[in-house]
Amino acid sequence: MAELCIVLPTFNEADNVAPLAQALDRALPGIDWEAILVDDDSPDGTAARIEALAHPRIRCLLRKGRRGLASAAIEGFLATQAPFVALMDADLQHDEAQLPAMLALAKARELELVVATRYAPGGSGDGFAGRGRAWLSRAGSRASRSLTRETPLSDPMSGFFLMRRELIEELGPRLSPRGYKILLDLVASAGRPLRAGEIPYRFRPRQAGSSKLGLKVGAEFLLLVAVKWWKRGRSA
Ligand SMILES: Nc1nc2c(ncn2[C@@H]2O[C@H](COP(=O)(O)OP(=O)(O)O)[C@@H](O)[C@H]2O)c(=O)[nH]1
Ligand SMILES: [Mg+2]
Repeated sequence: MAELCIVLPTFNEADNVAPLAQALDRALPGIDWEAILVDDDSPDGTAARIEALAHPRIRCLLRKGRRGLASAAIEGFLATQAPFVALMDADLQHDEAQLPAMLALAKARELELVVATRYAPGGSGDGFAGRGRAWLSRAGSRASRSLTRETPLSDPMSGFFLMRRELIEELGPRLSPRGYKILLDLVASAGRPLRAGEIPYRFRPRQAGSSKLGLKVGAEFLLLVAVKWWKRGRSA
């Protein structure tokens, strides 16, 4: 049985599939890993490219008539028996070379959660496509830190993290299938401090294809955080 399952939601990532498989092979020698690419029936044929890989460690979980990053991630997490699960983008923005260190840290310190962070010494968010996106990410992180005080994280909006599967079993029912900042949702809905650690990494520019999460989604998210924050301030 695999020790680590990497879940990668995909929508129109066909040209990233083969480089991604190579990158994972290179990054994870000596680890018993598997990867689940959760594809929402991408019109560009991403699922067919995954099948064509015929990679013994990589499979496609195909969803029909469905869309959404958070629900894809949750279904991927629930589709494995591996004791550790990780979430990553399929566009090579996240540095897969950090996965062994994340797993080792989780085991050595008995952590429930290890977040790959752009906003700690040694990390960077340089890979953002525009200054607007970079600014939104920083502003969103600052705002969301106030929602996650019980578990302090430098990058609570990170889309790259590893956790024990028990955590998703505990918190899964409380998570929103909508939205796209699943880490924030996990930490905010835990209702208790999580044993968490961080590993810095450099966020890279997207390899092929285009971002599905534009400025509009980011702005909507920021508004949501602001409203929650304001409500909490008033009830405190
Ligand atoms: N299954 C699935 N994956 C999605 C969806 N939206 C985005 N993704 C994937 O989620 C990851 C993050 O999306 P991306 O567009 O790179 O967002 P960005 O990194 O914030 O620009 C990528 O691997 C996308 O292919 C969706 O609706 N369904
Ligand atoms: Mg991306």
